[in-house]
Amino acid sequence: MKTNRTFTMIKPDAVENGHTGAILEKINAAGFRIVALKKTQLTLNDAQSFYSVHKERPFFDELVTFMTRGPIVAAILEKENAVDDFRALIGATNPAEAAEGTIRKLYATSMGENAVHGSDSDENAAIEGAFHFSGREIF
Ligand code: 3AN
Repeated sequence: MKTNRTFTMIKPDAVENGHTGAILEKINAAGFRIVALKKTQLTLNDAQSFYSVHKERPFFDELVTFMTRGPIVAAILEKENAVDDFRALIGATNPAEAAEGTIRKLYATSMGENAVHGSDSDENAAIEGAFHFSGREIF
């Protein structure tokens, strides 16, 4: 089902490096409406369940250690074609391959520490949004 919503996290590297405001500004400038927003820190259990699709991958432990080491900023974003347009705005997983002007090109440091998450489908956006936000936190 098409929802025109996606889910994002500004990851611990970008929060630590003081890029939260600049990234939210780019999200606004690209025409996304922020329908939910919070700063929080994932527990080990949160990160393991959020990334459970990757649990057999060699980088899984590195990924959950990174994602729990400091606060993140989670948001649900709304725009026509939100999932694909947001993935275009953030750029490739590996910042070395990310297009000029994308959030990962500007703010990510490596494949693992790549500044932002963006859902890969409408279905996952709904699951990931519900993981972080209750109905009373979505506007
Ligand atoms: P994306 O975030 O672009 O959708 P996924 O879903 O393939 O990428 O990977 C999820 C997260 O796992 C990435 N954002 C990144 O932090 C981490 N990751 C992916 N591939 C690697 C890798 N080869 N080495 C370390 N971390 C990785």
